[in-house]
Amino acid sequence: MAKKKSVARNGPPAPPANPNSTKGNCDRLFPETLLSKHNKQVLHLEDLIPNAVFVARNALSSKECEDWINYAENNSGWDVVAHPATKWIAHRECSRIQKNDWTMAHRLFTRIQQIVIDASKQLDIFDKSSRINSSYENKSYQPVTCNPNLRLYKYTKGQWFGRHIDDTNKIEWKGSDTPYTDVSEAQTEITVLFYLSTCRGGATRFHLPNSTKRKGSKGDDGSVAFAPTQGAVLLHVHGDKCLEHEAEAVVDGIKYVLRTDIVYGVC
Ligand SMILES: O=C(O)CCC(=O)C(=O)O
Repeated sequence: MAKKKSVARNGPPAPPANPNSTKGNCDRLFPETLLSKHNKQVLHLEDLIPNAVFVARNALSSKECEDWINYAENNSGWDVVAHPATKWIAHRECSRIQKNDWTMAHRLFTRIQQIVIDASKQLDIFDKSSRINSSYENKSYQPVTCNPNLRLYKYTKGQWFGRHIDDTNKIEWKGSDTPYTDVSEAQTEITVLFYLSTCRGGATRFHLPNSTKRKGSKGDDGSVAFAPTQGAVLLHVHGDKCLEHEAEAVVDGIKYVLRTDIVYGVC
């Protein structure tokens, strides 16, 4: 029998979101000025791969993107992430800043809430019957916020992240720092990437399970890529339905990305 091909998961697991770890410790939070309260841009959802990968342009203004980059470069230390591929972990090379910030996470969610709802309607992926037991009558499993585990990635020339899939993560929902109190079974379902810069190379490329060439595909192997575009946001389903994807090597410039996830919960 043919050996099953192993698929790399998304690097070392992200630390569990701990709402209490950020309380009263402001330098562990992102400054609230990084996201304008006045940005009322209406976002339009585009299907990059129907039912799986979506993008919207101008989710962040160029000023907001530059502010995030300046903050990252001037105020916080980058951790270096560098490991070769193993059977279980994808090759990865980038710098990363990671903070748990419920307030910023929920503000980011509010910014993209409408397109999340639009995308979510297309995603016939959640077996609600297995998630929602009879004690949850009149409730539904729905997007509630973004993962407070916010990650900034910086890729310089030649840096890349190999093919992998992203897992779902359970989110501890205590109700003290969370945006709503009455949410159960909170877990991440969708990866969110905000592109803070435009660069050459560095595309996020998705590989379809079959290799039939697709209309509009940039790859000759049936893969579909999104080139980093300042201000754009990309959403892709993760967990069991996650498409294998990678971040291609940066050719020129610096790629900055703000990564979070959409958290679903029963409410
Ligand atoms: O940086 C990218 O373009 C992709 C990042 C990614 O694949 C991830 O965070 O899992």
